[in-house]
Amino acid sequence: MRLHASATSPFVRKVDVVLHETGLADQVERVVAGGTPVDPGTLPLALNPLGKIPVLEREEGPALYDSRVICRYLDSVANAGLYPPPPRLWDALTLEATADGILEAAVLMVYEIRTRPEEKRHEPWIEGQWSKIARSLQAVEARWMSQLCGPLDIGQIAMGCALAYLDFRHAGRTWRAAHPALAGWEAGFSQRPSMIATAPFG
Ligand SMILES: N[C@@H](CCC(=O)N[C@@H](CS)C(=O)NCC(=O)O)C(=O)O
Repeated sequence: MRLHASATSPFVRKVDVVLHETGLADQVERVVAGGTPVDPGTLPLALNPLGKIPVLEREEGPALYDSRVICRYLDSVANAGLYPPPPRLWDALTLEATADGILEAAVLMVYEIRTRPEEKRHEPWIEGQWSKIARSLQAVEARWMSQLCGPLDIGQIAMGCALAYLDFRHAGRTWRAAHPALAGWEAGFSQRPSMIATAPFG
């Protein structure tokens, strides 16, 4: 398998954590890719028309894209059980969707600052993205702690990657102060070997 990936993409990190947790890491070759909506750079446009990474090439079919699809595929290859049976499945997938939404907003904030000339930046739009993140963190702290503390699943992996990305790109927002339970959970989750092995750099 070939994974089109960058070292700093939090969506790639979800896939990397799943690769470690499922024992499949050795079976994947990496192809370095990167770009933005205004400069697709080395993003694999021929494999993913959306021009986003991660993308996974595999022998038995067309390339897979979107971290959610790739993670589920890898789990099924390894039969790893990161997707519990219903009804818990719906909680795991909703938690993953919440974490991915946090990441989408956090990545858009980075793009707004990096790719738009300073005089054209729209602060209310940036703060609107942060509001989505703040509301989601609040909801997770209020409603999802028991799911986070259960057996390892894809929702936990996605949330671990989302919180780590907030530290990586938005450290000034100090999310821990208002979310002590989530902060406590993240302190433990970040010590998993799969999280340590996939820490972003760059
Ligand atoms: N929903 C997608 C999001 C992937 C994504 O946004 N990746 C970013 C890197 S962190 C990207 O490739 N951005 C390039 C672009 O938007 O043009 C997933 O889960 O894989």
